[in-house]
Amino acid sequence: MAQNSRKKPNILVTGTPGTGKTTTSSLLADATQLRRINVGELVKEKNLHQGWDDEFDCHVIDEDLVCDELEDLVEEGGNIVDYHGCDFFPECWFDHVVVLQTDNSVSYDRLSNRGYMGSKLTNNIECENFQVLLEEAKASYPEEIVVAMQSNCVDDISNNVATLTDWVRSWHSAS
Ligand code: DAT
Repeated sequence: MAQNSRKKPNILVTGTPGTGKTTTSSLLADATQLRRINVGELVKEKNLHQGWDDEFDCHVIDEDLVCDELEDLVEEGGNIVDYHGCDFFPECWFDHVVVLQTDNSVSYDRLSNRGYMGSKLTNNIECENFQVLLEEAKASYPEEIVVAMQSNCVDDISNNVATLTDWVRSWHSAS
């Protein structure tokens, strides 16, 4: 699917759990009227997984089923896709890839408040520490469409949403 077949852009919002993907995507969807797709929720609702991973305490998503489920919506354009992984979507799906980042002291509190503990907590903190999602995004998409945004405080959320809203308004299909 060529980018220029879309009338509205597709944005991927990615980052380690707790970096603010859901909060940012919801506010951005309100501001732009784009459709928000939370992949984690979709996986649960439609059973797009291969069971439960006890070690990582999460569903093992079926990437092919997720891509099949999203294909038609993505083709229409106008989507904000929110997921803590980004290397399995087709590269041509997105016009902008946003990687949210949070300082470790902040993400530790956010994830423990969410009930993460043990290896799930430390794995995610390490993932953020080593900028795994930023590296994954850079390896998976053209460099010029990947942007990292800090998401440490409430002001960061409003600034990020405002910047992304401006980006959406100035986006023009290449067709
Ligand atoms: P994610 O979807 O990346 O897992 P979330 O949007 O559910 O993250 O946010 C996790 C929690 O942290 C939630 O209670 C809202 C809060 N939060 C997220 N981003 C924040 C920010 N930049 N400043 C303050 N709180 C934030």
